[in-house]
Amino acid sequence: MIRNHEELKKVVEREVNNVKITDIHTHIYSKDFNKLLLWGIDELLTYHYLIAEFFRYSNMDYDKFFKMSKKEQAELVWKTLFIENTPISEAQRGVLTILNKLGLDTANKDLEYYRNYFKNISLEEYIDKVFEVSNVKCVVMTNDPFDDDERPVWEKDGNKDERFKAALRIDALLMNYPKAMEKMIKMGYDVSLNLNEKTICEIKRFLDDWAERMGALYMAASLPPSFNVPEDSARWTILDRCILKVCKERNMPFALMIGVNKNVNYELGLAGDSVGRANNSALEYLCRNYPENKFMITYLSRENQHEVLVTARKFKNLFVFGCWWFLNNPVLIEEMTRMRFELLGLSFMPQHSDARVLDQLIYKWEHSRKIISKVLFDKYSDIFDTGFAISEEDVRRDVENIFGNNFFKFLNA
Ligand code: RAT
Ligand code: ZN
Repeated sequence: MIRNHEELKKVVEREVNNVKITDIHTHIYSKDFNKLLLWGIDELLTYHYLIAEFFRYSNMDYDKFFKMSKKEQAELVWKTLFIENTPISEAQRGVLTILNKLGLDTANKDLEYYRNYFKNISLEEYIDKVFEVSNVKCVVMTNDPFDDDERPVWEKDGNKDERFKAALRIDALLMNYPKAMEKMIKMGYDVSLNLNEKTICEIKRFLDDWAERMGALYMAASLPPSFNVPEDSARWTILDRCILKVCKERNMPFALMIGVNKNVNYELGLAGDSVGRANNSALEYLCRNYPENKFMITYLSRENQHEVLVTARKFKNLFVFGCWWFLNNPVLIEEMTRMRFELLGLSFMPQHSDARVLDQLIYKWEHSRKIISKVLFDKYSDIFDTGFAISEEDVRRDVENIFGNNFFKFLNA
């Protein structure tokens, strides 16, 4: 048994550092997806989080920036954020954490020094290295059958790297049915604008085929703050009659990622999305009326974080995960993790990385492990002070649950 606070702290830090993580939502790909797998310093510097931050300091026309080559964009971001200013934001700091963890000298301000490192390492070697340094066991990709670059990979050999799992992402079906329909027709599905019986059957067949082909662990969509159910819309019909039906038949969760206002500044491209508070009663409606379905939820707005935990206390078919996108900052991760432990105990998944560039697994997890470990230690301390006995095995079990097992238990429930 652990004897005092000092020992407790050491055990918690050790277990959190040692646990091999299951990262349940990312945008990285295995090598099978060729150019879709992004890695290296130029990709890191042109991450859309950093592009948004670059424009906080630069007066350059958006258009001019996006017409430059990736190499030139990276140089400009480096100069602006890392040389002319001090890189203290979370996404800026992240680049330095990665370089440092790779053993590079972050006192060196010469971008070529870092580029040389990446030139001299093979992709295979680098993938292994990133998994080793970040101590990640496996990641779940975001797999979109409507994406013209991604679909052919699945139609041919698909994914062969076991460390990468699939999630079927279907934003297009819910957010732009006419466009999704055109693509489904090209893929051989007999669908029409009229959501009649035939079309409903064909959309279900499409979802089932793709879930099967990918071996998807869950289906997912990112949705706006205005998301509401039930309503008189194509979105609701497709959700109710197709998505939730197929998910139920396959015993597969549907992951709702709610709170994105797309393109508030369309000139910024991927970096142009914003956030808004969502209506949590839509989620409660789904959990209550579809008790045989399983839902995963992550909200983008800080304002939704408390109420969703109350909802999770009411519905066992709801699984809370991650600190998403604009919430993936130390101040908010700490607040949310604390609140989640206090309301849900250990029955959720505190974090996912959302990594878009392979290397980001390193910083996202390095930063999050520290915060989660600190909050977990506080929570153990409080019960330890009542005289409750805690063993190293207890800590290990809990840590393994919140960094991986909880997810697999929910999948298999
Ligand atoms: O965090 C991000 O990189 C966003 O651009 C989105 O990809 C978001 O995470 C999503 O999954 O839609
Ligand atoms: Zn994402």
